[in-house]
Amino acid sequence: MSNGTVAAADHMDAMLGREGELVLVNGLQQPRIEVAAGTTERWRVVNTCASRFLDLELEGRPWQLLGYDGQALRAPQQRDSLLLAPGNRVDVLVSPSATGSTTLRSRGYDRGDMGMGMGGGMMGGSDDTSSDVTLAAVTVTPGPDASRAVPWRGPGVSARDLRRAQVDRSRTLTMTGGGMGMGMTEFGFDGRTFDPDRVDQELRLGTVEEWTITNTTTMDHPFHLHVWPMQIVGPEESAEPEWRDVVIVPANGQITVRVDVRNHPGRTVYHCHILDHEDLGMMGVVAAV
Ligand SMILES: [Cu+2]
Repeated sequence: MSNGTVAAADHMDAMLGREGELVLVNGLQQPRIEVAAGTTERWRVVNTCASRFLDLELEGRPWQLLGYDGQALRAPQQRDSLLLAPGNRVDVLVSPSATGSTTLRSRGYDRGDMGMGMGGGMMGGSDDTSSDVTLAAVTVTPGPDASRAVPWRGPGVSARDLRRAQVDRSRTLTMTGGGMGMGMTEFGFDGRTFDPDRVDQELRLGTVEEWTITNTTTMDHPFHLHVWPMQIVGPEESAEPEWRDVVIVPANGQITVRVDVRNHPGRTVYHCHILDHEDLGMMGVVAAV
């Protein structure tokens, strides 16, 4: 607001998840990034937006993905775009071969609405709740400038592959709430909002858990588990193991992950990484014993 404070969210804003009007890169609005042709740079991109999904594109130039959320792929994978929910991060190689200019942008993404068409269509003239936005201007200067080259040294450290592991316990977590008017309920898990004094999931250290996270709402929710990485095993098993700290659970959809529960006894939490949803109570307590 004009006096420098953050405007308070009304309940509808919070249910949708506030995205704000500006997207900054390293604190700047649409900065210019210079890369020398013929060199390779390693970029780490973190989506620290409160609610906005980013579908990153370096127009006309593919990404070389090293991995999501700090877990290395066996070899870089070429991708035209990279979807990051709030809290997701990627490591990528950028190695332009020709000079010129391009744009780092996020393509529009529809993360759903309150079930009555009340999303971005009403506010921005688009059906995308997370709108198309230009993030930075990228200029490829003549090279090579060998001092900026970062060689790819091969696979890094990855978590244990659980695709063939014995599952000690399976459980289902259901993301609930939302809706309009009289039927509107608070976001939560299994019909309950967050209570720091309640343990929602008790885990045993040294076991492998399989969690099916079901979303009964009309919006996508990025599910974040603290402490242990989640390996995606469903609905489709990928050819290569993939881990996430934040998994996107699509509206009216589900996703299955496996968790290697080890090393960290005590209490921690899982929550929706749309911060307004977390504040509304979409969070639960894990105790590992
Ligand atoms: Cu959410």
